[in-house]
Amino acid sequence: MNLSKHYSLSNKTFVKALIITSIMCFNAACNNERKAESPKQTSELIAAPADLKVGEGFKSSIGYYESEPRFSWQIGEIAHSNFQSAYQVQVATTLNLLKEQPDLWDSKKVNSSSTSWVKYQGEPLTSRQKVYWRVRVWDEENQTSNWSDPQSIELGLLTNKDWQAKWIGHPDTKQANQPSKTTIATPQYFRKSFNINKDIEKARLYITSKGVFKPYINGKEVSKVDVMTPGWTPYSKRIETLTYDMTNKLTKGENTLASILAGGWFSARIADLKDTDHVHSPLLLAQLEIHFTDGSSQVVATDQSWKVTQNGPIRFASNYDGEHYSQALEQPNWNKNNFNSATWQSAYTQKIDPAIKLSPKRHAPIRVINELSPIKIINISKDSVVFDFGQNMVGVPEIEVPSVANQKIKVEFAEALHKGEFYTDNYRSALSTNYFTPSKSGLIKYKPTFTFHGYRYIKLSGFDSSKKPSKDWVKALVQHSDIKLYDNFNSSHTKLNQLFSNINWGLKSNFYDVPLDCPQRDERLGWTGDANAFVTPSMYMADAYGFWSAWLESMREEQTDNGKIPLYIPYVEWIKWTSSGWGDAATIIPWELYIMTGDESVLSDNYAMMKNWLNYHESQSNNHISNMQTFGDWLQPYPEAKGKKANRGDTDFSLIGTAFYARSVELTLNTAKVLNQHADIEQLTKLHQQIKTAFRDTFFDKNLIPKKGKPTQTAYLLALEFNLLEPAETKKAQHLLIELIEEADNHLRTGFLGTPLLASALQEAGRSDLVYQLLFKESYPSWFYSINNGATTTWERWNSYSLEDGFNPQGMNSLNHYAYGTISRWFYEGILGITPIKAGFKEFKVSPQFSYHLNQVGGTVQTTNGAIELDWSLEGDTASISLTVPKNSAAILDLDHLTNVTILQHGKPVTGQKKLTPGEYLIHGKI
Ligand code: RAM
Repeated sequence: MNLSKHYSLSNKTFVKALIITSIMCFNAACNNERKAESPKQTSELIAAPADLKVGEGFKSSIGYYESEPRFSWQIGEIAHSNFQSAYQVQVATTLNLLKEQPDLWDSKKVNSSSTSWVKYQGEPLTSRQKVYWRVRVWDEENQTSNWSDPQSIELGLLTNKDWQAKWIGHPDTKQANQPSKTTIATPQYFRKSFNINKDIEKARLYITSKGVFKPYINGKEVSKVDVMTPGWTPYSKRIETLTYDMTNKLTKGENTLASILAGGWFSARIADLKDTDHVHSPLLLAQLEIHFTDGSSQVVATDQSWKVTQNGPIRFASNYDGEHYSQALEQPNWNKNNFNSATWQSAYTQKIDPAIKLSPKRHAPIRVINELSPIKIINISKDSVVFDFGQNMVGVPEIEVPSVANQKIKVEFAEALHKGEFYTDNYRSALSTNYFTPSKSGLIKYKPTFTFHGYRYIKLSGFDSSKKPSKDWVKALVQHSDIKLYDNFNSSHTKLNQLFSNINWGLKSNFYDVPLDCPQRDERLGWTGDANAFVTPSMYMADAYGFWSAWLESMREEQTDNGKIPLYIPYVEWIKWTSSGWGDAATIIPWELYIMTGDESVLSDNYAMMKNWLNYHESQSNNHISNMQTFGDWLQPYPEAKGKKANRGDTDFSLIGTAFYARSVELTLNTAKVLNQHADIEQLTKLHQQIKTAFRDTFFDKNLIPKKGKPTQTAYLLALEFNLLEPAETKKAQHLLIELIEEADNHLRTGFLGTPLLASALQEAGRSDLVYQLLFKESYPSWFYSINNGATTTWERWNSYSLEDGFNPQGMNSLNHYAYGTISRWFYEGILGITPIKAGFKEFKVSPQFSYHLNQVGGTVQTTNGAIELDWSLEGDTASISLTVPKNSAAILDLDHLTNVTILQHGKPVTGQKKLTPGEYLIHGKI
């Protein structure tokens, strides 16, 4: 692989590393492709590959979405094999065929060190198809491994033609009946009984909705953990479908399939829009396919024979406003056999629209992930009590409360107390309140089904006030997209660990099927600018590739013909313009995901979108200078402007727009190089140079002082980090940036656009000490300032809240915005010092940045080849590093900031080597 081809423009680190690599290339890693060509035969088998995955990281999945899956694995744990020189993947329709004669695909032996994203090249797989696959590898000595254990994938319904079901809804909600917004917001209950007379071999439920659904089989939840399915996609273009294994949930004889349906993101209110704008009728689509042992099958599909009522206990459901429940309307056994549905109506049906693609959900749904109990009860009055969970989060509560018949129980939510008072103003128009009306006195148990809340505190009122409130009345069910969080950073510093925890909670809270700006107020949208700031940190912290790449599909669908990328994805008509630094998600997100994973398909899938976004940039510029609208360096502290304008910071808008134009061209050019798009490479190289020159001449004078707007930290950060200055000017710009930071008493003055660039720019300038100063600042604006004021998540503003004064009177004070969590990237790339040299970390640089603030740090970076583990500690001036280089990877040490470096591998000294092969190392040096 030609490194310079990939990274010529992207990042100075890569260029530096390139030089080191070319000097130090002397071991198996460099030679393994060549070795595979001259095989050495041995009969010994090495350990089988492990951790087999398909697509963005799925294991044995059912309802899979790709007809040409990508396969990944890790080479087995065996001491003497470090590198893969070749692989063989086989795919077959049965386990027997897989072993004897793979009928779908046999890659044969491929000389390659790739252990991931190997694309299936047999006949494209079809809906419902189940296939088995396995892999074996050859190591650097050309020794063959055992075959891996087989894995299976089963596809979902890939095309609309696979559906014989019809959309169904309650007749009163039919669009033609001009339903009121109350009718639309009232959940619908569906049921259908059917008989099974034969022995079942396998059964699958394919299901989705325009809205959100909760299905039941024979009175039991189809899933105990999935919530708010199918999630949020551009509904007029694509709706995701879920697949459930029902084989052991059905019985011979009568069965009943049922579901509740509510509006979710499809209808009713989105953001602060009036719900009248979204009076769309929610609809359900389900198809249960039962295969019998005799080879026959039966399909139970939604149609007009289904019964429906809106007289169920959930009277109202809204993502933003909460849920209302009336116990008196419970209809016991409504979702079981032998229920009298005489008062229910027949569902109305609607044909499947061929223009709206139904496709299997391509990332994990939102699930209930864990439960929290209150840490404290605050009694505020005889019939009102506040529970403090000690953690800001997202989900719903489950309450078990003594109640009095017909006395409404009210459940309210808050992120913080305002000067001690329960405060909901920062939710703005989102009511975020649940009501439960008991029909009889006694203990009631309730959890909302079709809403979600962002909160730390719950206020409960209307309970039986003769009873003393107790902590076990309420528990918090934490929900988020079910991605694995790695919990992979710790240090000797309590506040730094708290910050890591806050960023984790910011991630969990806002990974709610789509990447949200915030999860609590009347917004909760997939804001692109926020995503730009957080995509890479989140990839270090969690198995988030599937989540992001699914969102990119929605982004492609929402791009307009002239290349515009809306401010938030999915788009609902609200703010029509777009902003530089936000729409650039079209280039930033695919490129960052590629660097983190090494998967070229995220580039090829999005290349057309990237180029089209450049067209939009061009349409908004004059002689390469951008006049695109922008939110600016959003929420920069101490802005000069007053009022609403203050939110956009002091950095010149055109400077910002032009910098992002250049950046988007640069990333598209990098992509063109990876994808070998020769014609584009030439044109984009030229364009990039033109924008760069225009940027330099228009915005900075010969002394590098901005000609327009104030000299801001962000102006220099953009110029430096987006490579917009001549190499000879870098030092000067770094110096001016550092001067501005020093003038601010070593505080940052950056908003959403500048903050993500700060740490890397300063480290590049050799000033990691200054990054540490910013990171360990206790006063405003800083990360620890929020912690000193009780933060358990990351905030929208640097000063959204203070313990003394409560919420910032400027408004717009979400306490759960992930954007400033962007700093966690530096935990891995700076503090641990691990950065990718080759995309996917197949080769990575190790250069921990030490500081007397910390005497111990540990963490991991998960790569497709396994975990890079690094710990360091400081004792006096001695630094000790323990490092694990995963198999099939290589580490390039950059420890020029240490003297007297010694390296031990398994107790034996390693000399003259900066490139480390897989294994465990102990490194010592003086700082
Ligand atoms: C706010 C959102 C988001 C930000 C935009 C500009 O309302 O919360 O975080 O990107 O505006």
